[in-house]
Amino acid sequence: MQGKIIRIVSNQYTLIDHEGQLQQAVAMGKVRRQDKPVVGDEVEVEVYDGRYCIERILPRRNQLYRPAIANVDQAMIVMSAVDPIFSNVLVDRLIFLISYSGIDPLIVVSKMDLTAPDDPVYSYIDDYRRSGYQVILVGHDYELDELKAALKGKVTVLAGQSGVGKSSLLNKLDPDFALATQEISKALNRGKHTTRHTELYEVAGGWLADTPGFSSLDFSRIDSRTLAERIKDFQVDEPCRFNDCRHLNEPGCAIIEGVREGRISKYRYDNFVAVTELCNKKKEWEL
Ligand SMILES: Nc1nc2c(ncn2[C@@H]2O[C@H](COP(=O)(O)OP(=O)(O)O)[C@@H](O)[C@H]2O)c(=O)[nH]1
Ligand SMILES: [Mg+2]
Ligand SMILES: [Zn+2]
Repeated sequence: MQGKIIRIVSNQYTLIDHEGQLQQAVAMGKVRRQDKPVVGDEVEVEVYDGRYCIERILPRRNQLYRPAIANVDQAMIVMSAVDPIFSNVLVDRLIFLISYSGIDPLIVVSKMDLTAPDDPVYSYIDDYRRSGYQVILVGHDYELDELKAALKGKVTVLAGQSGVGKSSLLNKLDPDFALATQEISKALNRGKHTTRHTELYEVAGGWLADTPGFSSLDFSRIDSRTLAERIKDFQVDEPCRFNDCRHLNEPGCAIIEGVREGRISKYRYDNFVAVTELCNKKKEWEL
C-alpha cells in the first residue's frame, strides 16, 4: 500500500491512502535511520500484525527543511497591506527561499479592506504581477473564489509573519478549520503561537500546511548564483558576459542590464543583492 504522510506527532504518522482513508502508522527503524520521514512524503507501507509500518519513502520532488515538508507545489506567502505594513523585503526573501527549493510562490495580500486607493501597496501589487507572480487580494468582504481555485488540487505551504491574518483566512476558507485566531488564544491566555507542529489539512480541494516554520529565514545553504537562476523574473535571453557572474557589479551582466532597461524590478534586484551577503554564511535573518 502507498500513502501520503499528512501529520507527524512524535513517532505516530497519520497517512492518507489512495482511497482517501486515514491510517495510523509507525516508521520502521531502517526508514528512520535512512532519512527521517516528513509531512508530505509519499511512502510504502506494509501491514504486520495489523500494524501499518512505513517501509520506504518514495523519491521527493522537493523538500523544505524549516518547516520540514516534502512534495510541495506552492507556498502561499501572506503579507498584509497594512498592520503590519507591506514589506517587499520580506516577500522577496520568502520568494527567494521558496523558489530556490523548486516551489512556486503564490502571493496573497491581506487586509485590503484597510487600504485607501492611494496606498503604496497597489504599486507593489502591480510590480509583482508584471514580474510574473500570481497575486491574490483578500480582506473583509472579499470573495475567496480566486484563492480557492489556486489551492485546488495542490499541496500548499503557508508562510508569512505573525499578525498578517493567516489563521483568519484559513477559518474563512473552511469554517470547520478549528484554528484559533489570536483573539481566541489571547482570551485563553496562551499567547500568540497556537500553531505548533506541521500538518497537512484538506482545504478547498487541496492540501494546506499551516506551519510553525519560516520564523527565521536561513540563507546559509544557498548559493547566490544558483538562486539567481531560479528567480523567475531574473530570467534573461542573453547570458551574462562572464560564466561565473555574481550579478553584483560585473561588466556585461544581463541582470543588471535588465534592471537598467526596466524589465527587472529594481527593488527586487536590490533585495537579491542584500541576500547574497547572507548566502553561504552562518547567519540567519529573523522574521
Ligand atoms: N481588517 C482586517 N483585519 C484582519 C484581516 N485578517 C485578519 N485581520 C485581523 O488581524 C489580526 C491577526 O489575524 P490572525 O489571523 O491571527 O493572523 P496570523 O497571526 O497571521 O494568523 C486579527 O486581529 C484579525 O482580526 C482582514 O482581512 N482585514
Ligand atoms: Mg495564526
Ligand atoms: Zn550577471
